[in-house]
Amino acid sequence: MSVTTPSYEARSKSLKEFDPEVFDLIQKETERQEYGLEMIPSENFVSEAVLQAMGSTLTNKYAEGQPGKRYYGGCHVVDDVENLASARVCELFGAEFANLQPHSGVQANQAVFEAFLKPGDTFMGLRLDQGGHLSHGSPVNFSGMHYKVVAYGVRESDNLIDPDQVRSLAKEHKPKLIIAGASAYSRQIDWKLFREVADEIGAIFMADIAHYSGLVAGGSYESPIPYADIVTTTTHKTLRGPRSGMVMGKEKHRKAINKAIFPGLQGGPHMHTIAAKAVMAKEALTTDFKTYAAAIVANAKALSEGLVKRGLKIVSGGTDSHLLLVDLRPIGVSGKIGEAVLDKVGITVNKNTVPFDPQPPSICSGVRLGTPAVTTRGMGVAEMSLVADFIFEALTNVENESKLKSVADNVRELSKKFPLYRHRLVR
Ligand code: DSN
Repeated sequence: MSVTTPSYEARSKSLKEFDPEVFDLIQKETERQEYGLEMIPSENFVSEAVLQAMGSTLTNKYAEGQPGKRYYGGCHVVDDVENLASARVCELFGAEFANLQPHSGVQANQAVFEAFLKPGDTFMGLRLDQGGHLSHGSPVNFSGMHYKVVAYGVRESDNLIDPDQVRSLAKEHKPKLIIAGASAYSRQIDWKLFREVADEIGAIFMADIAHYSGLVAGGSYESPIPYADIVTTTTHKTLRGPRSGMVMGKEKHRKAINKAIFPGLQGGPHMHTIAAKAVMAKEALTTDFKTYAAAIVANAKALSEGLVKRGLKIVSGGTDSHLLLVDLRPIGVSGKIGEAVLDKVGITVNKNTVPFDPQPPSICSGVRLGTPAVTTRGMGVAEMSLVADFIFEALTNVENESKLKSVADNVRELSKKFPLYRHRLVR
């Protein structure tokens, strides 16, 4: 006699049947994505195959440890999944090893700190308010709370990372770890410079390519793999995989990184997400993905040029990547207002400090724009000219409701021409 609570029938109901409230909220969010322009540079749209891997039965499996050396039985299938994912990622980036277990980019970075530093040790990273990342030394993040941060910045004259400052700070403070990488820096980072400086003082060099990894994989941004000891990344930005993180690097560091992630920081890896990372890597190994990466950069350059032509100011004068930072001070609009007014017309961006920003981070003087998501939809440089118009019109008419309404209509019309998850929008 079998126990029937919950019954097989109850457990087999679709989300729509079992929980229409959550189903409806997901539909609403899918509609928001479908009918707007997603221009936050750290966001993207995954494929149906990636979504299916994430929503799979692999979520049920505990697999603490490494493939072949787990602390649970029944891991032979997920071992194959993790080995496949790692092999594909190593092939994609030319890495000597990859650990795909970090749940996020910050946890990937934290693993590097755990592997190489002791609390109180000194490291260097790019200032958050000049394009860096929280986990590169912000005082409110573990990195700034538990370690001594020496922050380098960009030059006021051209807003580019100042190599002389990097070298002189490194020589003066002798950090154990030097981090290169950013979340709001649009230009090519000089990986070779950081390798040289790290060698001059015997430091570990970590490149955080969370923003650039899809471009690196597609050959549209120089790879730090030949230079860095360790490379970390998220997998959901330009790389267009599931929301997660990973660490790659030189073979000699494999053991220390693996140990830092498990048992150092995490318990069971998310095997469904690791399967989705395998799918992500398969997609990124195609020639289509190379075309995609090149198109992201071409679109960002076209958008930047379109905005400059209309009179807006771009930090550093342009971009070499997927993102651009618009300095709104010349048109007298704050980042906070800029974000809100663009949201109103269906263009999603985030307010962002510009280098040497006189405003606090809650207000900011700029907005950060990116092209990975609109490029996934199939938009090209012709559409970027329209988008530049929409952005300019909205930002220069923040109180003109009828103008904003007409921009919003145009945004919706353009989005409709580039279907995204239309097949998922069945009510
Ligand atoms: N929060 C991410 C971004 O938007 O750039 C970085 O982790």
